Amino acid sequence: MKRFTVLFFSALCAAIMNIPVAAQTLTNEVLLNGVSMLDTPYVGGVLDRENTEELVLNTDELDCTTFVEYAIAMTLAPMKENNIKDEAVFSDYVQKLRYRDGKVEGYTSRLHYMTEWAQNAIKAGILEDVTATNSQYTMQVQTTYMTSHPQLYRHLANNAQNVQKMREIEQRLNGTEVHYIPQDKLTSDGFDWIHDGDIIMFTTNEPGLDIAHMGLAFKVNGKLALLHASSKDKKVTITKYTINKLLEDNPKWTGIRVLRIRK
Ligand code: 2YP
Repeated sequence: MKRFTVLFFSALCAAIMNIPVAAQTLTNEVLLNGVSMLDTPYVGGVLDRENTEELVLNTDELDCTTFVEYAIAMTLAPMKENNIKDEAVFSDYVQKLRYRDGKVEGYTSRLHYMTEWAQNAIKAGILEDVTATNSQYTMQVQTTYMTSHPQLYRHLANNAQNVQKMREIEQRLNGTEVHYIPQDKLTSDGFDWIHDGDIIMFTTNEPGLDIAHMGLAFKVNGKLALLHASSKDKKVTITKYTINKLLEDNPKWTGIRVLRIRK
């Protein structure tokens, strides 16, 4: 993990040199850790490469979810005496975020639907749902996407046992009521109660899917933008436009949920 540490701090310095001046007054640690991963390549399917499920710690190839997981875990991992992040604590937090009750017990123990990923993080005391306390709008999530598209998932295609397990998980989650901010209620400024480094999850009307994308809130000159691992830009980047513009540009996206780290 030494390589990780060296990379971590060299990336952090590089990022601070390159980011807009506004960001250099960053006070939010989650955002700062997210910025340390700027320009890291976007790579899908990194967690599905092995034949058996294991905890993967790869900060060199990120997707939207793993980017957020690593930014949170970096924030919660304390510095050791030699000014190096405690890698063991970092690893523990990634596992607690990515797996149901923090236990790696096969493919379906990974929290594939962000509705359950959020529930698990809240139950573990890692995150809080600030949408629930600030927005009265609710929606019922749909979670049938993975078993209706098994061919898109390496460990579901031709694996009837995993499909059946995923179906049981989907039936438990389907219909869960969550608070969100509908797209038409979100302006380019966002809201005062949305802070730098908050986790933004984009709700969707894609049949059977609860969340379509996620990233970190980044307020630039009072406008609410997103720091995220972008499949379009193929890297970690800060949007040059606001989150409400991102919603306009993605017609299937219906709004956002906002979660916050509990330190
Ligand atoms: C998740 O997709 C996967 C997990 O299996 C995977 O596809 C689903 C329902 N879950 O462990 C995890 C990490 O790789 O990714 C994410 C995906 O967003 C991609 C990665 C992106 O925008 O970069 C999460 O679910 C976050 O938003 C959705 C999105 N999945 C789909 O749009 C099908």
